[in-house]
Amino acid sequence: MEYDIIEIGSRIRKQLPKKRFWHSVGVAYTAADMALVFGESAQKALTAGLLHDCAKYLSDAEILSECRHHNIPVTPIEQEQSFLLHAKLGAYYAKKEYGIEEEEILSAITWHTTGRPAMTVLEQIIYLADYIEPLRTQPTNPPLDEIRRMCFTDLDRAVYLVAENTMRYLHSEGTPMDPMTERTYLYYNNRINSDGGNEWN
Ligand code: DGI
Ligand code: FE
Ligand code: FE
Repeated sequence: MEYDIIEIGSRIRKQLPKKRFWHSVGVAYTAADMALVFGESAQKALTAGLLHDCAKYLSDAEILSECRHHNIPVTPIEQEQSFLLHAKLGAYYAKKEYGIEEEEILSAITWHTTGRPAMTVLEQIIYLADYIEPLRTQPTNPPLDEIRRMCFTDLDRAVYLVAENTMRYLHSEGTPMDPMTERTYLYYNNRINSDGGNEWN
């Protein structure tokens, strides 16, 4: 199904704070380019990218109460770190408010913050584009430009590097980690470092 990208973009522009809107545009076009490289739909990538943070204009308390109100399941870590729920609530709004029907797009929005093991190509693309879009400037190891190049050559390795950097950042800040963040890291660590015969197989 084709969506009216211009219409979605115009609505998102009204809904989100200025910086968040331009971040979303950056994610959308970065994701569309990655989609072209890896044989995914650029339209789906644009749609998911524009909408991935569509719930991010709400406060943590509002996000939590919206999730409760709409019967979106909340895990203990999400209860504590409610901003994490902007991903699941965003997928809900994408469906209910923006009329997005494709589960592929909705799940890419759902998992954009923590990732998950064995992501689809579109899920990987949105997870990565969110981290590398041109307005991002966070320090990383290896440097962000190296991770950016990796995003256009090896999706699994790029996910591993982003998950590792996210875990390192959360550790350094003493921020509680969502178990899914660690599972993503372990899965992609095993995937890129396994040569077929270790304890994971
Ligand atoms: O919404 P964005 O800022 O564009 O990006 P995002 O949805 O990936 O959220 C990024 C923030 O999420 C960043 O500050 C790191 C944080 N984050 C990622 N995984 C976890 C996490 N925070 C906690 N508490 N636990 C996690 O597992
Ligand atoms: Fe986000
Ligand atoms: Fe984002």
